[in-house]
Amino acid sequence: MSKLAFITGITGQDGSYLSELLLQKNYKVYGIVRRNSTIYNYARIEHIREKLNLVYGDLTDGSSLQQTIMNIVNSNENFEVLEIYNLGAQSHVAISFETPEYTAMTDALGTLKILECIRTFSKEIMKKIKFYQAGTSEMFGEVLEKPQKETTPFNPVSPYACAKVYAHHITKNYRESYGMFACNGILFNHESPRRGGNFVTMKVVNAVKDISGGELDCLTLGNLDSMRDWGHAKDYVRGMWLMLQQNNPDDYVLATGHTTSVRQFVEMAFMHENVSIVWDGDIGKDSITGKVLVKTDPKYFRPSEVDYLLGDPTKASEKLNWQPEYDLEKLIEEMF
Ligand code: NAP
Ligand code: F7E
Repeated sequence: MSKLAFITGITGQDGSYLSELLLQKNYKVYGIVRRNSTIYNYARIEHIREKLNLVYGDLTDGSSLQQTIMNIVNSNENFEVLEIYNLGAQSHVAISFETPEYTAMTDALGTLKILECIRTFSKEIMKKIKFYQAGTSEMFGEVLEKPQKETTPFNPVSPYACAKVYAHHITKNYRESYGMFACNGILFNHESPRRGGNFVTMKVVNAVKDISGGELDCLTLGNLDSMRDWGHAKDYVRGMWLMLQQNNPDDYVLATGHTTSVRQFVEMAFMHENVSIVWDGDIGKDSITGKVLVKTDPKYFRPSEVDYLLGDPTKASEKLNWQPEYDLEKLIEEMF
């Protein structure tokens, strides 16, 4: 009997690592891809594209989701399990301030549309479907507790986080109302060499490489003092899969339990190239030559900021036996 997986956001950082993991475990993997005017968005899954079953679809298009999920169920008689991983999202916090409606349609209502698709199946089929919702530490926002764990109240401060809070609650509501096997991950920042170039870690790594290679003079950033709990995406997709292998559905924080400022991340990245940074306020200089290598620009600051994130992954450690294998130094090494 076959194990099936359907992934929204399969072309993204997490979708690509999760696909690799599930293929290794002999799942038949389906995913939706968006029609795009360039072929760039296949880059992260190019190496496994032939092994995946890809169809066009979009989280804002309920009929495409309905048709895709229905086709997966109908074309795999007697399947053992269908795991649906909802990783698709407008995932950039700063961009969510510029596209708040689109972010809500994709990240909040897109989740509801999938849950509604699952609900249309008979009880017998529904019992074989498991759902994972890609929740985020951004939901803690202006944090009400340190460190943050599953019971910490949400206090979102961006359109992205507000949409994800809706997705979290509607997932829990469908679990409780209809007995669905539906889990919320509450994942802290996770990065990798496949991280999008407009997230801060990848932006810093790329800039440090370009400065070392003489192609860039200076790295320009926004808030240097926010603190993030950064892990590696490979560890986090393993955690998602583990959540769906439990006897009962539940919600879990995945985090490293360590927090680092953007400023410290910048220092570590330059140190990788043997450059030591000294700070004069928010200006970062090469400690030997005095050359300005880091500065800030108001355009990279957000209308409201999440200042401090530090996750407590005790529940995932105890119940899922999940531990991250990467620390920040190993992550940065791999990103370079
Ligand atoms: P990512 O690299 O930005 O990937 C996002 C994926 O969503 C892409 O495949 C993208 O497709 C797809 N997508 C965007 N809009 C869509 C739409 N309207 N319909 C269908 N698909 C759409 O994100 P990630 O870092 O892999 O994160 C995966 C999920 O985890 C996201 O939901 C994110 O919000 C959440 N999350 C991420 C982190 C983190 O630190 N990485 C932490 C917590 C939660 P295209 O390739 O076509 O753009
Ligand atoms: O920002 C600061 C910025 O965009 C991290 C997403 O995956 O993780 C991610 O959201 C910090 C923020 O990630 C720049 O203000 C400074 O304080 O890399 P980021 P994020 O906003 O934490 C969560 C868990 C998700 O769920 C999201 O999907 O870095 N920062 N200067 C900057 N950030 C960016 N992007 N660019 C800068 O120039």
